[in-house]
Amino acid sequence: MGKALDGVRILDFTHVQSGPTCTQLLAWLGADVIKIERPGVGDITRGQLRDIPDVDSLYFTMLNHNKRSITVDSKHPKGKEVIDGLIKACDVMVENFAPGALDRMGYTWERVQELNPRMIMASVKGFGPGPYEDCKVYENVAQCAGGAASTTGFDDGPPLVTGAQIGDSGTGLHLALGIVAALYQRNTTGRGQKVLAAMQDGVLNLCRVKLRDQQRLARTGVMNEYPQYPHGTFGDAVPRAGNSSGGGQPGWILKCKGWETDPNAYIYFITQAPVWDKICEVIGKPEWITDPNYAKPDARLPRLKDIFATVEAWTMTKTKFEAMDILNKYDIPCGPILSMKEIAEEQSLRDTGTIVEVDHPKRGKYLSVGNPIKLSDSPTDVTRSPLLGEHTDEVLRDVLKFDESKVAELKGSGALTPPARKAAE
Ligand code: CAO
Repeated sequence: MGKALDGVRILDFTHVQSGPTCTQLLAWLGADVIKIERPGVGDITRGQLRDIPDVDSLYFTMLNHNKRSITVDSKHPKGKEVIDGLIKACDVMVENFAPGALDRMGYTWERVQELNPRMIMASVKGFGPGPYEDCKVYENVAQCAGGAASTTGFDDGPPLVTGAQIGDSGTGLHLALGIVAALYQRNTTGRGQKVLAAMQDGVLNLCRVKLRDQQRLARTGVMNEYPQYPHGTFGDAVPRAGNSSGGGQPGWILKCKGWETDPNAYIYFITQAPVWDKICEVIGKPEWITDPNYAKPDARLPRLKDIFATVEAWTMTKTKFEAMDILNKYDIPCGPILSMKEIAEEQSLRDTGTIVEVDHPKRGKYLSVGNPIKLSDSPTDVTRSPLLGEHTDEVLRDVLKFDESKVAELKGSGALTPPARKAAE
């Protein structure tokens, strides 16, 4: 079966997490992704957080499936010949270098357009234009500058970052959408364009509801669904909301049977208004159905703390899965707190390809997260990440159509090999 992005070729100049997330998604949708890496070194994540000596880390392998790898020194004159050729042969160039690094290599937007006016040049940067545009940025910096950290955690604790990589993977996802849109627009205009996804903007987009709350707070001075109401106080900025729901249906994380020893024996419980009567029956409080202090959502808001304590007395008698089974029978929205171990072992996620087992020639079998976006006519087959420079010869010959003597000339120039080997040559 064909793939949605069949025929799209990507020059992948990305590294670490944000950019590689984007190009991995595009590869899963069918694009031919050619990752350019520094000779001998490669993407820094190949060597970071290694669990097996001298073998590409899971950090790298899990972000670079379905790609080809070519090693080229982009600052070497002969390396530039290769990159120039790839710019001409590709539809999209994706990069997430520190601000200015691509220009220093000589690949300004003007130069790229000169080489290929149809080129879509897509970048992740930490910040958009403004006071911080020259800053290098990693995940947690973006979470802090994008509003996530100030709104995550508990009222009496410090700001918190979340384990979900909303700054890196979240921005990669935004960039992928921008690229696909630019490819679509190119069908009409015939021109490429620049696509920018700034990590601060991406995080803020995912924190949209908190900017909503900022304006509600400014107008009314209080937010009834926040845990600070009615006993605590509100300042002039959106406070940390603990485990409150971000929407109009109050929710909280409650202990389940076994919580004393299992850090994940918890369930997220939502007191959705349409099923309030059923909630009262399940937890053994049928009198709350008609009690004016509990019957209507507005009456419940100042009592949420006590309501959740009462629900918790019930959830603590059940495991999270027992509670889930019972509550689902009544259409009461809830969700177990699943550990990564439980997720890794969950058969239904394997069945859908959301968790996949991949075989790697050096590390053997490992688990990865597959494509979370399922297209019925473009199924994803996850294939292993490339070894460093595994496809250099193949790309020179098949994509750039270089003959044997040209390949030999490039190899002899040192543009494709690490400096140490250059010295030995
Ligand atoms: N050949 C020769 N040189 C190469 C090369 C190649 N194939 N690939 C990269 N380089 C060079 C770059 O040209 C750059 O050189 P100069 O700074 O001398 O011009 C150098 O490698 C390092 O690039 P960098 O500055 O991007 O890398 P860094 O490790 O110092 O910074 C990061 C990493 C992520 C902080 C920075 O790239 C960044 O801010 N990127 C944008 C935001 C982003 O994506 N952050 C998320 C990262 S994931 O957590």
